[in-house]
Amino acid sequence: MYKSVETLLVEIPTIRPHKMAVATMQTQTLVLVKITAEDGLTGWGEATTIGGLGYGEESPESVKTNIETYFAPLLKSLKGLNVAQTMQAIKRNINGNRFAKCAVQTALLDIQAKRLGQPLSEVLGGRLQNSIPVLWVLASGDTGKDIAEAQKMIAAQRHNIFKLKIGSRAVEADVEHVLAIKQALGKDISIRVDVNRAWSELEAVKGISLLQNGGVDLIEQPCAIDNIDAMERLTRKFDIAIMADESLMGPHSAYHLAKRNAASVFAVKIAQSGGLIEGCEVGKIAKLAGIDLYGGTMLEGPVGTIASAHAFSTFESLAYGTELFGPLLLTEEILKTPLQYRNFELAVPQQAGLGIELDEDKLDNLRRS
Ligand code: MUC
Ligand code: MG
Repeated sequence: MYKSVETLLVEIPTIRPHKMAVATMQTQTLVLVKITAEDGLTGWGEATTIGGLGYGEESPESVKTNIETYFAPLLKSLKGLNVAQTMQAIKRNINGNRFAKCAVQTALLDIQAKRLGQPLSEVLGGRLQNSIPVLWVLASGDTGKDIAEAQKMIAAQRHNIFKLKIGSRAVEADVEHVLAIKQALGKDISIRVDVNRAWSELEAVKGISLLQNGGVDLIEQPCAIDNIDAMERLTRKFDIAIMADESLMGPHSAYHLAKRNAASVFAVKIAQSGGLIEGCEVGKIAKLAGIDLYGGTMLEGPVGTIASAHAFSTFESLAYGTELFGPLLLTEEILKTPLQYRNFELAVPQQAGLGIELDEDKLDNLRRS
């Protein structure tokens, strides 16, 4: 049923260093998967991560090896199964590997949606929106540069909500940086911070109090991935939104976080969830638990970004918008027609499948040999 499965590592420099508590990125390694079915239809998926093994449990190299060694032979051996049955066979044979599973599932859904002549969003139950809001992440590491960058984005009508990466400096220095940006941009511009799990609970109590008083709207992943007790206490203690990102690893952890009241917002990521279908399941759990939603990114290129957009377009509510800006952080375009960002939103394509066309000559030039 599937005749070829190819995994490419594609290196693209970023437009500026992207500084986070977990890593500083100067380039991004896109992990792209291309699957061709027996009927000749091809589908694309993406399993990009951040900072090698600095962020998650899968590296670009491990995803490539595992897809080539385990996923590809299995996919080629399966006959007459639909996407759900194919993913069930994969889950029975392969543990973990959520990023790789997401990339493979995306490619299978791309093929199936193309076969049906429908946008991928329709295979997921149907879109409720044709475009979704996208914020920008300020992470140059310099307060003045961040302010200038934000002002440029607002003037160009590209982004009017900003997330700031903090956690690599002392709490007081980070708070000073954030509040200077908040003050420069004014009260109508929403500012959120992502601590990327860098704070102890006591540091979080200090930092969150100061940021809440300074008018910041949301605190993302303040404490360690496994420190659900701290996340629960912080969510109860503060009025400001506390968002789970790294702690949220798919439907099971969504269920447990919701049960514990360990977050007021979920950052849904298709790769962290283990697929688009599982990302939608996380969205359903949040909805049932009264938890607000935000569309997250692993700083993917256009394939993972638009796959995420198809999934998020089916959500009834995206109270905190999305951060699907990954392709805008890269210096090279790998699509024949770039994704459409305008009026602070990203358009969800109307064409069949993901609705994008990869520039394969460009990929050949950029891929790791
Ligand atoms: C993260 O932790 O949210 C998303 C945007 C960004 O700049 O970094 C990522 C990862
Ligand atoms: Mg985050």
